[in-house]
Amino acid sequence: MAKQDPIFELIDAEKKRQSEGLELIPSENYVSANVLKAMGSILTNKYSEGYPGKRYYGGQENIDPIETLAIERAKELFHADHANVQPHSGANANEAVYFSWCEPGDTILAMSLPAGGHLTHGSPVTRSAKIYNFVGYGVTKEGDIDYDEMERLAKEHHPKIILVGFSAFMKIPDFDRVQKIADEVSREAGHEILLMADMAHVAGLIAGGVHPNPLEHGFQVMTTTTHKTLRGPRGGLIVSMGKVSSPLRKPEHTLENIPTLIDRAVFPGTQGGPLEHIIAAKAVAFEEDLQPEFADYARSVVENAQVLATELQRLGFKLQGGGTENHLILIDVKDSYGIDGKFYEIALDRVGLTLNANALPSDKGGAFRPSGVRLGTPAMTTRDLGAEEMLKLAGWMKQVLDICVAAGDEDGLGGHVAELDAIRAEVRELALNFPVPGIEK
Ligand code: DSN
Repeated sequence: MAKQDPIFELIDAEKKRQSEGLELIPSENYVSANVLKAMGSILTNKYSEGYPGKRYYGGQENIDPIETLAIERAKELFHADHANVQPHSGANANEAVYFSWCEPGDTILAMSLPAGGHLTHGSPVTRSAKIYNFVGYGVTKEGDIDYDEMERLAKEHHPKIILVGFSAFMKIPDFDRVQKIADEVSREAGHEILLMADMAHVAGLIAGGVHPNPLEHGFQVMTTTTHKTLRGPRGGLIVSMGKVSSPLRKPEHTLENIPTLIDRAVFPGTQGGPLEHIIAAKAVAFEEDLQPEFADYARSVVENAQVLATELQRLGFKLQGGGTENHLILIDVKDSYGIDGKFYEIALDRVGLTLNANALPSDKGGAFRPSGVRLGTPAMTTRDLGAEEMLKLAGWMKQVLDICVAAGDEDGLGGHVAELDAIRAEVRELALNFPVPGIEK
């Protein structure tokens, strides 16, 4: 019966799309067959509200050790005192942290969305922005965090949380500098300031030891998604430093108690039943991330991004921040070639190269027709593409760009079908030589 459901045909079509194209979206990756196996397991049948040893339903003799393993592995991965593996997503993880530490109306200082921050860091369209007072800091001309502005705004607004995190930022944050700012402002303000890092994009680089761990630089809390550079199932994670106590009793509102305040904020504060099939898959991914090969992977992600960035620049593309120190590249296609990011995204999709149009700090183009595109190397590196393939990829990107300039707009691409098909065939041939984990050939 199930075979006749068109859903399964669509899943097969998606397998083909993933196998025959190259995934350049920097927030995507491919999970292992074991992660898929855990996600697709009968654990989805089980309710387990609460935490290991403190559940509101019976029958937890297998669920408790699964969640405990996920917690212990996450703590080991990030050298944390505590881990909450239940957030359904990065957005939920962030919301739970805000809820754990702030009262309505409190101020949270975070990177603004146009500068490279994330929607959940205070965009006015979010629920959090209606509850808390978000103040946004920006980036410098060189693409680094504007720490002077952060300091000035912290002194002016006395935030409860200073948040360092991003979804389009190519530098390594200076966590020590942020800690110094928080120490000084917290004395002036007369309250503790929670230092929170949303490392959704680079958590795998931190786990692999190629980027600094904010928890080792004075930050109390780090949130992340588990599906980007960590190569786990789609979901969220909060790791923190402090004293761990029973979530059944509300502890005093101190930074030291942040682990327990977070547990209470996740459940029952903002979520109901945990997704134990996803938590099992997180545990499987964390174990993979603890292996020495994962450190090699993390290093290769950054090396591939740097080769790709250098070659794109050689071909004439202007990159935000002048290059990259992580897995992300942001191209200013408008300034480089006069076309907008959405048009370029559509044309690249046509040849099997998937990325996303993205606003730039200076952008006036709006979210749907922004001036830039964002790409990255985590997924391609999982498929074992290396420097040679990065050079080929940059070449195809330039060819597609030239076609876009000649075509003028999306309708104009119709006059370039043969050229686009020829590039599509080359992309497909290369992609099929680098199988997607979990998809049989
Ligand atoms: N949507 C993710 C990204 O692509 O950066 C962040 O949550």
